[in-house]
Amino acid sequence: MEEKYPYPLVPLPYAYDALEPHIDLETLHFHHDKHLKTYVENLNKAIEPYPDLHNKTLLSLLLNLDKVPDEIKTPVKNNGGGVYNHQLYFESMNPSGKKEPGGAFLGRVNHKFGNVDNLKAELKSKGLSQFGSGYAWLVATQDDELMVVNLPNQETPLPLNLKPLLLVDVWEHAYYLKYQNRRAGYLDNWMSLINWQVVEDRYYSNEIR
Ligand code: MN3
Repeated sequence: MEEKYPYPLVPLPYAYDALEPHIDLETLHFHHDKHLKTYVENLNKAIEPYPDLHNKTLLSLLLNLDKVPDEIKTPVKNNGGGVYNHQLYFESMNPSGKKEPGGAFLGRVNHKFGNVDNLKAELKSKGLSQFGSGYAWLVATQDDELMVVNLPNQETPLPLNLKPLLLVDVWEHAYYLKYQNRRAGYLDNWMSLINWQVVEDRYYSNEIR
């Protein structure tokens, strides 16, 4: 997230129907073109009167929320988090990406969870138990241990010193048009859309992205 003010609406890295049938075109259209766009616009609105913040990347804003002026801390946390989380969510899915974890990273998964299915079950469980809106996350601790957590609303793991690797959006807008109240069905299908190459690249990157 190296973009700076004014933060752009980053296009989807694939076509709107690319995730069919698991995520339908209409959901993706609303999710990207309406929901994410609103977060981008509200983030820019909050930052606009603060020229000192115009040279900051979104990542540095979110990593240093304590240095953001009090009067815009909440809008930056909510909308900046909304932009960061959605970009990562859209980037992490790709039906033609790497289907399963491999190599040394698979070893890390097996070490922590026993096998990939257990990791997916843990992501599903954390997604289901997130009350209301939020995300289930796969993150790495500072000791490079894998961990699954859930966080409400548009919070990110960044202030917790956890490296974001993967997240699944369980806000109703992510699935309601197709799945209505069936969050579990959405989560089951979503697992087959993960591009594990993105997850592995983030894990092995020296930098938090
Ligand atoms: Mn969303």
